[in-house]
Order: sequence, then C-alpha cells, then structure tokens
Amino acid sequence: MLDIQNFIDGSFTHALDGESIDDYNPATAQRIATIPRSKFADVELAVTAAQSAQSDWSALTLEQRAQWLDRIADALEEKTEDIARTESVDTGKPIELARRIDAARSVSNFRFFASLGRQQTEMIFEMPDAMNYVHRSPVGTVGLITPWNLPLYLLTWKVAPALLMGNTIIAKPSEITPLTANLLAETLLELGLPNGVFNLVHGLGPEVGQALLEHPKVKAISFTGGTETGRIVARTAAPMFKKLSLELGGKNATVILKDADLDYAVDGAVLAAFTNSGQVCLCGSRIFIDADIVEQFTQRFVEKVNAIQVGDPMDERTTMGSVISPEHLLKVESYIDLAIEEGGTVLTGGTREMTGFNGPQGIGAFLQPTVVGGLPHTSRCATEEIFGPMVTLHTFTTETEALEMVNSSEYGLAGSVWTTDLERGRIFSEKIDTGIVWVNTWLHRDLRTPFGGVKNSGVGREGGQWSLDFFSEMTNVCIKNPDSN
Ligand code: TXE
Repeated sequence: MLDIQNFIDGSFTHALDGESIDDYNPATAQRIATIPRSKFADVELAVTAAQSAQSDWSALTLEQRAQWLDRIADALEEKTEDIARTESVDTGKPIELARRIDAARSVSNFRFFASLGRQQTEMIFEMPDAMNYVHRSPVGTVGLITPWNLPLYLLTWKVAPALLMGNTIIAKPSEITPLTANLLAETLLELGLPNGVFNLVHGLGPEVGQALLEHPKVKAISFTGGTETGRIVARTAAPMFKKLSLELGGKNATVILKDADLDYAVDGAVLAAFTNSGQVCLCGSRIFIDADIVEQFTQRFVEKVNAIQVGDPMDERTTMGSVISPEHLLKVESYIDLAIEEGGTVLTGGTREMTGFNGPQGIGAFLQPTVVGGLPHTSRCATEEIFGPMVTLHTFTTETEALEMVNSSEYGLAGSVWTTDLERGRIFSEKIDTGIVWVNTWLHRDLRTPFGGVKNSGVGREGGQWSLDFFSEMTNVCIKNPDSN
C-alpha cells in the first residue's frame, strides 16, 4: 500500500485537512494506494509556490529549459520498467503495452519538445519604415487536468511544452490513476527542478479540479477528459478569460473501402478498436464497411478479435487487460445489453471470462472484446461514446452514404480510411468532419502535427508549435527609427 502525497513547493505533503481517497488495481480489485483528497486550500498553497517560482523559471533561456527537458527525459527513460509496471498496476493495461506506449511516449514527449524549443527562430516582419518582432512570454501558472486512460503519456504531453515555455505548473491527474504522476514528481525532486515550478495536487475532479479552474491566478487550463466535464471546464474558465485547451471524447470511424487490402485493414481495424481495451480517445469504435466486402471483412475481423489474449496485465503475452474500474465495466456491459435491445447481434465477446489467464476469474474488471453487428448508425450504441472494448459494424453501398454516416456523429476527433487507392483515400479523408484522419494506419503520430478535435471533441490543438503557442503569450513589438521617414 502506497501513501501518495501532494507535491507542493518541492515537498511531499498530505492534504491540509488530512482527508484521503483509495486507489485500486482494476485487474485484481486490490487497494494499492491512498491519495490526498485535496481542496481549495491545497490549490492555494500550490498557486503560492508556483507564483514565487515563476520569475526565476521564466528568466532561464529557452536552451536552459530545453536542457531540463532532456534531463527529465533521460531520468524517465532509466525508469521505463518502473513506469510500465506502475501504469499497468494502476490501469489494468498490459505491461507490454504500458512499456511500448505509455513509458516510451512519456520520454519522447520531453525529448521532442526540447528539440522543438531549439528549432525556434525569431518571427520578424519588416516594413519599409519599421520592423516588427514577436516576443514570447510564459502565460504564468497553468493548470493541467488529465484523465485515466494514458496517465503519464497525456500528462507529460502538457508538462513538457508548459515547462519549455517558462510556465509554472499545477497538475491534477485523474484520481483513478494517480501513481505515475507521483513518479514524475519524485523524478523532478531527484533532478533538483527548482521548488514550485512543478506542483501536483491529487483528489476528486469536482473538488480539487474545480478549485484549480476557479483560481484567479491560474491563467490557463489544459484539459483532456470527457465531453461533459469539458463543458464544466469551459463554463467555469471562459468567463474568467483563461486560455483553454479542451481535448474531449470521440466516436471515431474506421472506414473500409471496397479496394482495401483486407488482411492489412483487418489488422488495423482491430488495433484501432481494442488498443488499451478501447479506452483511447482515438479508438475506432464505429466500423463502416463497403457492402461488397462486408462478409469477408466481418469473418476475418471476428477471427482476429477472438485471438486477442485477455488476461493478467503482468503476463507479457497478454494483449488486452482489464477496463479501468468495476463501474466502467458495468457501463460498457450496459451498452452491450442496450445493443441487443436496439436490435443488434453480438458477433463475439460480451462476456467477462479471460483467455490465457490462470488467476481467479471474476475478480478483476475484465471483458472480452465485443463486436456488434446489425445496428443502425443512428442507434445509441453507435452514437454515444462507450470508451471500452466494444465496436459496432455498419455497411454502406456508396462512398457518399459512408460519408453521411461517418459525419452524422456529434464527435469529430479522429478516423481512419483503408484503401489501396491513396488518392481516393486522400479525397475521402478531407471530407470527414474531424481533427485527425489516418489513411491505411492508425495512431501513427508525428508529434509536430496538430492534435485535437472538432464538434463535441474539443476546442484548440495540441502538438508541435500549437502547444508552444498555447503555453505562451505573444507580444508584437513594432520598432520605428525616428531617423527613417
Ligand atoms: O473523465 P472526466 P472520466 C471519456 C470517456 C469516459 C468519460 C468519463 O467517455 O467514460 O470521459 O471519464 C477531472 N473540474 N474520457 O470520468 O471525469 C477528473 O478528476 C475539474 C475521454 O475519467 O472528464 C480527471 O482528472 N476537473 C478521455 C479529468 O477531469 C474535473 C479520457 C478527466 O475526468 C472535474 C478519459 C471538474 N468539475 C475519459 N470533474 C479522452 N478524450 O482522452 C472531473 N475532473
């Protein structure tokens, strides 16, 4: 049992009122840690620490802060195994996935932004009689609120650019997965990052998260999480004119065109559907298939899904672990019941048993990957974000019909199109109302590219220069020499 504490002004400390909440391993149902149930007073302490660290941190050069990012990347890389195990225990995801995706990306987030910082050039705009240049300053103290699906991956995606641009940070990780944020704080303490530059407050969203949103000295909020919470964040922070970045939910489409390389497309669609038990905001949970190939595709897709090894996250052979919590398991199961009520057919999955796992069954939050056919694309199962190991299959006869179905969603985060005709794929992609489209691939990320959604999937973009713009304020300085007429 770990006794996790807040990290404020370079010290680990309990919540001021001493209250705590429990943290569980969803694969074993064991209590693994307690975390502070922080409130406004704890946020106040963190803000005070951040504000007093602000001027020294922002006085460093971009190169000096890039060197900090490199040092953090190196330190995290040495802890790869620790990060992977901790993330796996806290989320129920397979250790192999946690190592390959969560740990690796947490390191590369810091390396990437260090390198991007070094590539910055001055923005200069010459006029016949004057010159303009753009001076960047930090926003100040920023609040970073992150979810449970990719805990350290998504937190470091915000921490790295925020530090690079000279901001001080108050981070609020999900109360369901607090452990790797704590590991990051320990690492920063070991490295000697100046006190108050990075602060971490744990607790419940509506309490400590809300306090962070409401604090007048927190000048920007970068939030990744559910769409409903995103509305609360916007409602609270927008009237205070805080800078806001909202990365919200998705109900992404995977589109299999008639000329797709079928085996390749099946592999891609399975990965898009069930990576991290379907708990990635980019997961393709609605699959649209051309009627001419629907039978072959469905047969091969179901076969491939049946080969997924659902089991002990610590077993290297496991390809799918548990879902995030027993409550989330019930939510996903309620959608399977709803699918049947709505007239769908469960083609595979829908049960709790584990494959390839010798431990006691029925304790952890495990669910077989579930494929549902026969539902209209307008059904609740095909329109609401389930965020679990469940997908719906739909058939189209023309590409126009496919586009109409894909774009009928309230969400617009990502999507993928599978075809051997790259030009056709490109034209189709541009017509999808979404922030990100992949052709013949999924979750293939170049960190320089814009990341974010349209419609109910969010506002703003992260990634590359977009993150640097978010975490800085720009002042245009126009200089005229009085001697030049
Ligand atoms: O997200 P929440 P949850 C979706 C997915 C999932 C649903 C709910 O559909 O089922 O969201 O998941 C903090 N003020 N995604 O409950 O509640 C909260 O403590 C300030 C999509 O985890 O949005 C956590 O740190 N903060 C997604 C963070 O917000 C508040 C990833 C996200 O929690 C708050 C995860 C408040 N009033 C879930 N209330 C994605 N797009 O990646 C909560 N929080």
